[in-house]
Amino acid sequence: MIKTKLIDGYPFVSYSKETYPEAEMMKKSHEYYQWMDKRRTVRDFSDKHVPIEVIENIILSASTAPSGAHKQPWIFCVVSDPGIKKQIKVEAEKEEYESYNGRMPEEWLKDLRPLQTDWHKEFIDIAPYLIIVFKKSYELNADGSKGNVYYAHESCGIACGFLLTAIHQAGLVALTHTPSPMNFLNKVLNRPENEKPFLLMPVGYAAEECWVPELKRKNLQEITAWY
Ligand code: IYR
Repeated sequence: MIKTKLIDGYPFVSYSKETYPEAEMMKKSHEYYQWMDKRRTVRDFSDKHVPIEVIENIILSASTAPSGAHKQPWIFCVVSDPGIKKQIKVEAEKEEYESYNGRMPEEWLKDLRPLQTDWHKEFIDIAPYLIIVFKKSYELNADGSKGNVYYAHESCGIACGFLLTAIHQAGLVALTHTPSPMNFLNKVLNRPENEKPFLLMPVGYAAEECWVPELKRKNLQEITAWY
């Protein structure tokens, strides 16, 4: 039963969390890791239809992320309109062409070679949905007044992590795409000045023939320091 009380005049609710015996906890955490380890960034998308309700649920899951002072400084723009997707593809490829042909230093290009990326971004057209996450740098109220947000970058990063996990859980795939610079997205989607493009994510089914680089993730020793 959820109880409520006021603390210093502010409403609080009691919170209890289901716990597990240690053996079960070990099993669950291991199984979760193994399942998460199957998630891959994908560039070969199918154009197969995905129900809009799935996209809504994925976004709702992302929106459960913690945020600075609970300001929830994010907006998830969902694009399925072929004309808008096309416009985004054209603009993204324009920027990416410049990046791959002069803006990115040789070392960066060399680091990307194992991923075999280039300036072509077909997936923007093919994936049934683009979810474009905008980060609010400040709140813009209806009356034109401004409000603060806190740790917006961290908050949006966590929300995008939750988004990726929810996409994986639904049996779908995504690509964390950051065409650089991304400010053309404000214009194309007519977003207000307080919103900055954070991440562009094509979402959908993996193509029947889908290839991903054979990557090795760092092991526990490499990513941890214990004190
Ligand atoms: N934004 C470019 C380049 C790119 C950069 C990194 I760092 C990647 O991990 C992958 C690609 C692109 O999307 O191709």
